Amino acid sequence: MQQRTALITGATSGIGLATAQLFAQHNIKLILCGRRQERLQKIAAELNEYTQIHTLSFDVRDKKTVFDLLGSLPDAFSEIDILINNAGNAHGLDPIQEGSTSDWDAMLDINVKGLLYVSKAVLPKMLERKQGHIINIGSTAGKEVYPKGNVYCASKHAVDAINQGMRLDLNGTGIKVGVVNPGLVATEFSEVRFKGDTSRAENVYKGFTPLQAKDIAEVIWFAVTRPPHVNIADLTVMCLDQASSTIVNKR
Ligand code: NDP
Ligand code: 8X3
Repeated sequence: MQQRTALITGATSGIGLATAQLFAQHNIKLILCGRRQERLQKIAAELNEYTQIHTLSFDVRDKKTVFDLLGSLPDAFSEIDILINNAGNAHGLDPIQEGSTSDWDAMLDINVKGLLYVSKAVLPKMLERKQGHIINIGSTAGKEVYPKGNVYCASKHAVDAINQGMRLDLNGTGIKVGVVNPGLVATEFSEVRFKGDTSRAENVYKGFTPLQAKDIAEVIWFAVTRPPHVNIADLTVMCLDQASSTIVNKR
């Protein structure tokens, strides 16, 4: 098979990083994105032994930069076969009446609008080439709402709707669209949600065996290695100890 190129947003940690590592080991050419330039450089240096890497440091909220950077990729990286729309986070865990408007803005601007900007920037070339694969990273929070999850859950329900909308509108174009919805995964996610409160973040994953970022990367790899006629449309992945957003078998 011809070498494929993947663009991964949020490749500086967690699920995006684990996916970059796995894709690199399979010789997928990589465009790695995130805001933290130093991390991108370090990751590129580590993965360069496996494949060609191009790094792009930008905030997915910055519409102009998204279109400028993705519209001027070097020739060797300009034909994107796989887009992993992964960048995102929860900000805060508060009842709606106490929520911070800047947290709400961050979640809707990053998780929803950022995903839209990146997709719109990548799609024209995929349409021209009549091929491509978009994997949106949703969440169990996009399937059910949990107490204090309000706006984060809304952002992930939006990802679910956008994923369905993309699949409907791109039907017949040769582009695959699917969503992977993880349950609890031990990454930097809770550290970001709790604004650097590491002990509160660690507590989220205590008393049970959560998913690891690599578990989700392996599911993504499965999705991108199906035969041309097979599209993994919607997959939810939880650890054995999790039954729903609120039912977790903690010991
Ligand atoms: P991490 O916090 O480990 O990773 C988040 C990634 O998103 C980082 O690489 C970060 O890079 C990037 N990112 C965040 N904000 C921006 C921004 N404004 N612009 C560009 N990049 C940004 O969390 P996860 O790996 O867990 O999260 C990845 C995805 O998985 C998210 O969409 C999350 O909602 C989803 N998810 C996570 C679950 C979990 O339990 N961990 C469960 C279900 C879904 P940088 O800071 O360098 O910009
Ligand atoms: C992340 C999973 O349950 O923390 O999307 O919202 S949860």
